[in-house]
Amino acid sequence: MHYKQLKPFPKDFLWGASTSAYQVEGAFDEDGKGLSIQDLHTPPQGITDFKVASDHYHKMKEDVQLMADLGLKAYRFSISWSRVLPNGEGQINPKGIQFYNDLLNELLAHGIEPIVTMYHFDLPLELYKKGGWTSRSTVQAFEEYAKILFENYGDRVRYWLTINEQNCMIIHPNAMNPGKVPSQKELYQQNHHMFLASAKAVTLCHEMYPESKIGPAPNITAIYAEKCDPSDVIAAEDWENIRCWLYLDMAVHGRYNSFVWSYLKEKGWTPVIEEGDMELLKNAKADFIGVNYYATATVAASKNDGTDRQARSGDQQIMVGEEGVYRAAINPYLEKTEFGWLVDSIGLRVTLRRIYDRYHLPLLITENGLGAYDELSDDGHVHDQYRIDYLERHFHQAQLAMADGVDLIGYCPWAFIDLVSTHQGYKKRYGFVYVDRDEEDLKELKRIKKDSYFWYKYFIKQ
Ligand code: BGP
Repeated sequence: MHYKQLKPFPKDFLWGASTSAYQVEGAFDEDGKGLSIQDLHTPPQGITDFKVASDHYHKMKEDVQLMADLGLKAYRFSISWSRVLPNGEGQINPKGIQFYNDLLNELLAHGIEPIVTMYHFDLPLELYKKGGWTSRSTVQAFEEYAKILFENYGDRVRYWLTINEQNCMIIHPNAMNPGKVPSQKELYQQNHHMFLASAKAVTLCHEMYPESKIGPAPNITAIYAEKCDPSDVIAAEDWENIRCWLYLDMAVHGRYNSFVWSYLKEKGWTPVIEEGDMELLKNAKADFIGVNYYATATVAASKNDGTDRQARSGDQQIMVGEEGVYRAAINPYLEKTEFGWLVDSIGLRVTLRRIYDRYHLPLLITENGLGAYDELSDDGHVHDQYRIDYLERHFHQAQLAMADGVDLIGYCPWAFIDLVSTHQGYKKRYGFVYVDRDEEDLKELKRIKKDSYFWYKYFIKQ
């Protein structure tokens, strides 16, 4: 639908930006931090690991000053579980506690609302060695960790996110399970344990800080059918249920999505559910939904002939399609980024509407952005007009979604500052702030404001 005039974004809208601990902090083994599974990551030759990243651990005050100068209203970051609890449980690391205390105080001193993710892909290595999410004891460890976070930071954090992209950890499990890729049956058991862990955190938060808000941060995307062929439409619905609604139905209603439960039964992948689990899940309802959105996906009916599963855009690390369920299709209407990711700004509007229609909870965009080969020009600046165009188009679609009735409370593009990509190193940059380092040469890690930084500053001010 077209509107004659759009309402401006509300005054209290949380214009922010995002990062995650292991991708930005560095200091991977300093001041008592324990290792996480991400510290085991051994990238191919010529791609950096996460050891130094953007050195935010040492440059935190400078980085918060840059956020303040930009005029950010919110900053979404994650806490490194193994910095706070080096073994994932037991002994607390006081210096880890201190770092996030300092960060929170610094943000609040500059009027920036902290939006805190409890767990963003970096499971403590010691817990992983004991079975990781396959083991039910990790649920207990997460509850203990959550309690420590609420006790130490609950007085200053109004927005908590439990687990980042639980759905991606199940759909693309390689990086989260170093050394061995679990079977699907095991993955859905891990998934059930993560549901329980989130539910425990939500329950604790509601008990300890009833005024605070807590929710999940899955990667949600509308799934399009390739054609109006009803078989494609069913495949698109099936994949949307498996990829998206399984996670949000649980977080919001505390129940397994009925189609997905049938799918799990058919495949023999249903998790072991113990007595009391469903009650716990039912009583732990999210207050809002964090949405990581990059692009939609388009699918066709499965051929079920052994060819449904393929590498996405030739990237062998991201497999798409599932035998007997759906196959990936090409959407001829969309462009791609330099890294082969689809760009679909209207898809953001579609996605927000679908989520809001289903759940009627406030939505907060916790990630969305453009990864590109940014370059420092001879004039000392980074002219990332393509990022400005990308964000401008997505912000406009968010505004349209709000006009459509969606209760959107904030927008945190990925990322505030350049950081290490999940598997494509440092050359894939997302930030408003350029960090002068490359894959192997750390240089001085100097911070340089990109053109998009000035554009976003002006946009927020307006
Ligand atoms: C999301 C993750 C982020 C971030 C982003 C960009 O899925 O939550 O951690 O990395 O994707 O992805 P990439 O770094 O692979 O380009």
